[in-house]
Amino acid sequence: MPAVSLTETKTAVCNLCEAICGLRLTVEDGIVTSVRGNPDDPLSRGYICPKGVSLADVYTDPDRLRRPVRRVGSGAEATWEELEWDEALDLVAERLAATILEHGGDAVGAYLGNPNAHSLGFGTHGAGFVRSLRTHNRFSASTVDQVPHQLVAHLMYGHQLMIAVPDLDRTDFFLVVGANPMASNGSLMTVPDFPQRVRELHERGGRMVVLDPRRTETAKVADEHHFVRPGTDAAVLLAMLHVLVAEDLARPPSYVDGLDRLADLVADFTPELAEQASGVSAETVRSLARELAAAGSGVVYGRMGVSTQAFGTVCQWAIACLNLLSGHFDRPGGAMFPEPAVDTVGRRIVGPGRYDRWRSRVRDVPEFAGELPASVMAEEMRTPGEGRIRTVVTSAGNPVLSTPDGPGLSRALEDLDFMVSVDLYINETTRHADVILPPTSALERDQYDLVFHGFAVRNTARWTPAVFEAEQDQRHDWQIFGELTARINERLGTPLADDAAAAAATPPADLIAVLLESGGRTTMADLLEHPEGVDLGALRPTMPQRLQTPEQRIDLAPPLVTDDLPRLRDALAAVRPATDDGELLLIGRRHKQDCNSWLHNTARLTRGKPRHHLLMHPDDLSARGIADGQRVTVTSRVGTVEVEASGVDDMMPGVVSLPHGYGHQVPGTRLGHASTVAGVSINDLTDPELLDISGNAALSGVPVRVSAC
Ligand SMILES: Nc1nc2c(c(=O)[nH]1)N[C@H]1C(S)=C(S)[C@@H](COP(=O)(O)OP(=O)(O)OC[C@H]3O[C@@H](n4cnc5c(=O)[nH]c(N)nc54)[C@H](O)[C@@H]3O)O[C@H]1N2
Ligand SMILES: Nc1nc2c(c(=O)[nH]1)N[C@H]1C(S)=C(S)[C@@H](COP(=O)(O)OP(=O)(O)OC[C@H]3O[C@@H](n4cnc5c(=O)[nH]c(N)nc54)[C@H](O)[C@@H]3O)O[C@H]1N2
Ligand code: SF4
Ligand SMILES: [Mo]
Repeated sequence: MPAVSLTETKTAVCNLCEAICGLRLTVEDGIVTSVRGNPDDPLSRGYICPKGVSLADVYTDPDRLRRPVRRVGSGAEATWEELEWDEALDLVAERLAATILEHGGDAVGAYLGNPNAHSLGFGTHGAGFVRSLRTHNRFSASTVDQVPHQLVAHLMYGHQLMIAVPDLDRTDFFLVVGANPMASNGSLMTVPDFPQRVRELHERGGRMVVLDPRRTETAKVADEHHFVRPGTDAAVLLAMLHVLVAEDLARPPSYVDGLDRLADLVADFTPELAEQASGVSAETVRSLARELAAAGSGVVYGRMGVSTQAFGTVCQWAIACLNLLSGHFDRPGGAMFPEPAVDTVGRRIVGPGRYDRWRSRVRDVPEFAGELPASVMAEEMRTPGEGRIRTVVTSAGNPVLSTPDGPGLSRALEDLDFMVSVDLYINETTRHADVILPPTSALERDQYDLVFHGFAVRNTARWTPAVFEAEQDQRHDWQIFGELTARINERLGTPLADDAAAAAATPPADLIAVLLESGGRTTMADLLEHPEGVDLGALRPTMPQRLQTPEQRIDLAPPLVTDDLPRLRDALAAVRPATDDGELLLIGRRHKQDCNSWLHNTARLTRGKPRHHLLMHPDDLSARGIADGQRVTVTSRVGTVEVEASGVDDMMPGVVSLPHGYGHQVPGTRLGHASTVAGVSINDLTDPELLDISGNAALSGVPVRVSAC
């Protein structure tokens, strides 16, 4: 007799990128047979991208770790043996506590990677764990990503996470600088179904303009695209402010200070200077400023391309000032502040961020928001002396591929006393760990998005229970962090007090229920009744009441940022035409089918044409006698790679591009074996010495030379 087959439809959520799409799964006899977008989800409205489907692959992936493993041997000879959870957690707590007792907390370095921001368990239990390490040497993906946004939000709005997002569904004029939401699905702008939202923008007569050194997927659906020389956006943005001031178009809200100071500061940033430095014509700069001021509603949005560069903070400040002066700030269709059901900002669940409370030991760079730049990690491990990092913890990250001079970091990780990684996979970084503790995967755990509802273009809330029950001998990440927190403190002679011990052992569901209840916007009961999510409405004006600054006013010219303008002037004066001496500027790129440094072992996401090539303008190829598709050597101050080059006139002349998260090298895994992704790591070339004042790595605009192999 054939067994009765059980087919169920389950609501799920994708946590792979910031778009947080709602999903509907068909599960037959415990196997996911289809993954679709959930049409009832009030935010994602049925959208799904190719990556969303791969969540089911992660669940069944034979490469994924399900039990703790300990490394035996090293390098290519390393093998891994499974451990029981108790044994593994004790071993890790013992080694971490021993380092802290013998050498002090700073001897432990912690790197927190991107997927932590997408995990509820880290959100509720991660901070307690990190605190238990008692270290100033905390690093994360933030300093190869968005820390300039946070610093500007802290300085101007009083809280690092008061990030103004474009009210995309209502705007008439959308200026996109250094972002590619058609591939990335948006960032610091949670916007599932960006393609449809752009169509709607056009249908209502709106316009989108893109400034980017590559004619990207987003540029191709825009009304206008202008090439901008990498690293020179600040000149363009400050010249737009110059125009608003010079032409008396500035309409700031009543709660700002410092308009006169700002006007003085931008006086010499003329559209002509911007043209000379950036390649964007003075006429374009003027017309963009005028169009922004004249639009019924409008917003300037800048992301990775203008954050991960030498003037990331100046760029984000200038963008904030453009939004403030154009008269659209905190108005429908402008730059607005979401009101999430769990308000981590207003309730101070996350601190406001402080600057320069301590500095890195070797290079003396300031901390921000409790973190040092990821770019100083390796030198803190390698440089002898008191406070040297001897023991490393990573969680959900792969900094060997994702931070500057990855090979240097990889070598430093080989020489540690001890390393532990909380991760689902053996990757280029976790391969150095002595112990890997694997949490459950996304479909096996509950999810509420504590971070990205706060950046969403519409206010919604959604609770998603685990689709599959975890196996008996699996642990959720909150359990791993909770257990380690208790065990480390025990060994340090500071056992957790009863309430802290109870919190460490409380599931996220219970904590979220309390936070929702006290937030007053919705309840857990409501969300359980509506697993597709509840709609809390369009973004609303909330200023100046929600400002976290002392007087609830905004300083248009924070000294920390404006003090960086002399350095900018010098850099702009030094800009040479691209063709002068054969030097090219390297930038990164993202593809729809990539997810930072992982998922390069899934068949579904590694099909199609190779996408790891170095892209360059055909004229730059021919000037060097390189044929399309030929292997080339790319050299920067830091390193050299060999890779195939493709000529495309989508590249600005003088600029070359490699994707990030490539260059896999873990023996015995399927990572990077497909010919589509068999590339090199861009971070073999990027330079840990190049930093913005926020500590962010200047990943964009790295000088390189390219020659035929
Ligand atoms: N040159 C250059 N460098 C870049 C970038 C760039 O554009 N150019 N982008 C930067 C940006 S924006 C970012 S965010 C970083 C990303 O870089 P990282 O912070 O290093 O993060 P990922 O590559 O996403 O890390 C993936 C790892 O997390 C693990 N993982 C996935 N889900 C979970 C989970 O739920 N729990 C745990 N414990 N582990 C999990 C995966 O198994 C995988 O090993 O790279 C940065 N680096
Ligand atoms: N498919 C996919 N989606 C993702 C990710 C992924 O890996 N794959 N990663 C997620 C993460 S962690 C993040 S942080 C977001 C990032 O989201 P985005 O910022 O939208 O993504 P990027 O593709 O890095 O876009 C940066 C753009 O800046 C351009 N650029 C580079 N240098 C400069 C410059 O100097 N000036 C200007 N004006 N432009 C420049 C690049 O050409 C690129 O088009 O994406 C998220 N979504
Ligand atoms: S856009 Fe794709 S990767 Fe991002 S949340 Fe939606 S389905 Fe997941
Ligand atoms: Mo990121």
